[in-house]
Amino acid sequence: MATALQNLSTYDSSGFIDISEKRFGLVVAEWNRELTDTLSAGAYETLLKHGAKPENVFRNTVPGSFELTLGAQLLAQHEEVDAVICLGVVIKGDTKHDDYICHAVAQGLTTVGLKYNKPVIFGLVTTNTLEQAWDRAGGQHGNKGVEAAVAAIQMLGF
Ligand code: RBF
Repeated sequence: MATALQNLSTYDSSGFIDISEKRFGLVVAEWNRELTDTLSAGAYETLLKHGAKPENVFRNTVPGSFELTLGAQLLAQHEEVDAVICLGVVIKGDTKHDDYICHAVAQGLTTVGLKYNKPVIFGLVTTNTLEQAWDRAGGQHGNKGVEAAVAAIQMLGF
């Protein structure tokens, strides 16, 4: 499985740039709140661990993952925001809602990143079951919030 092979929750930070003056926007979906809170905590702690100042991390919530795109745009448009990290959990149900949401978010976040020339990180956990989601929110497949923060730091050094 790809996530088992590529798990950035264990990563090499030796090449990270100094992020002490960088400003980060965190956009967190409220659907599956317990899970997204865990992702958010992982991202926040990772940014601080690598030198970001707490006052330079702006956390905002949106109702659900579908709204991550607009939340990202509202933050990315500010000149002082260097990177935006978007976090959500979409669990497959009986209908195709997950497909529509995930495709819209992937497309939307790509567009925002390209429009503002900033890292806009896709921290959307998309799973078939709740158990698989917990596996990726601090469980056996790491914490995808940590990995999203790492991706943001890496892209700032690009
Ligand atoms: N938002 C999520 O972040 N995760 C979900 O698993 C999720 N499932 C949804 C299922 C249905 C049937 C609907 C209508 C919405 C769901 N949403 C979910 C909320 C969605 O991202 C968005 O907030 C709402 O559709 C309002 O635009």
